Amino acid sequence: MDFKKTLEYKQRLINKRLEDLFSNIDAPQIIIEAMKYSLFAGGKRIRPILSIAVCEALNGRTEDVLDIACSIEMIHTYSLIHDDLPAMDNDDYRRGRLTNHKVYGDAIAILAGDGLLNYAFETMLNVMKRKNDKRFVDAAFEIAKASGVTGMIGGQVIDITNVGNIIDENSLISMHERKTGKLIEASCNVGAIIANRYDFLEITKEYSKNLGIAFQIVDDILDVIGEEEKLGKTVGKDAKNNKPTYVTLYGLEKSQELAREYSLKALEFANKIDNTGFLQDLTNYLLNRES
Ligand code: GRG
Repeated sequence: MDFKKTLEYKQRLINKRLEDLFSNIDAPQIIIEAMKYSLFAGGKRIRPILSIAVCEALNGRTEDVLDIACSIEMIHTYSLIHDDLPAMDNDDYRRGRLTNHKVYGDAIAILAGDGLLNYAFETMLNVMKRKNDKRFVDAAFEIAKASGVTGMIGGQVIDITNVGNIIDENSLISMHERKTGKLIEASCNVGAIIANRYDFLEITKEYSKNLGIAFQIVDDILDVIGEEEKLGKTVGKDAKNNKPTYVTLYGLEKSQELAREYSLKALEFANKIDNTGFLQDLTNYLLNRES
């Protein structure tokens, strides 16, 4: 199967499992509707795809990693809903449609984010109860750390407390490593954990660290030269909000060069994984993406 078809197949697999997980929840209708509004708004599903791709490359079973992968997508979606709130980035569009709070109001949007975060852990705990296997505890721990104050939330704090500041390269990298990088790292690491290939964790860590930086640089570049229709969100928000980015620090050309360099470094590590074809194609796809 060619790369595009495999990517779409994996996206469908994730969407189908997410549909199932959200099909029969006994909760007020409005909160489920708000959670599903953002969850099924057309995200690329990169993080769960990474978990599945690493797991499969290391001969793990897709069905073992699927619920963990879906939980990561729930956490990612919660972070986007909260990031878009007026108290944070104050965005009107995300994933090609109005942001959650624009449709449901701030209170329900906050609760929809909280609901997704809780449901992610409920889903992972459910797998742990069913499987009674240390791998699933290790995977959930990895995700909890990556999305908490030492990871994504910490990065968001550095971000919002530095609006308007000129920060140096190290601070910029530290912010992005936490805000975007840690969840991408965890997505890859859980693939190795669920495949029971702990011996590959050093490699998945190095692969995903470099991939995460490249991913963020491309995100910064797209905020300057991307097309709103393809991106599904407002372009130019970083500059408007005085956000320090790779482009403000290095300019466009150097940022493009850096994105290529980090992707190449990621590929060096991807090459050390057994059946690495899809991961390599995915790394290149993320570098050259338009959304
Ligand atoms: C609110 C705790 C909290 C954290 C927010 C992730 C995040 C932290 C903020 C999002 C802001 C942002 C645009 C960061 C850049 C990298 C990023 C996460 C891009 C969006 O991810 P994609 O491209 O989006 O995977 P889709 O919609 O395809 O899932």
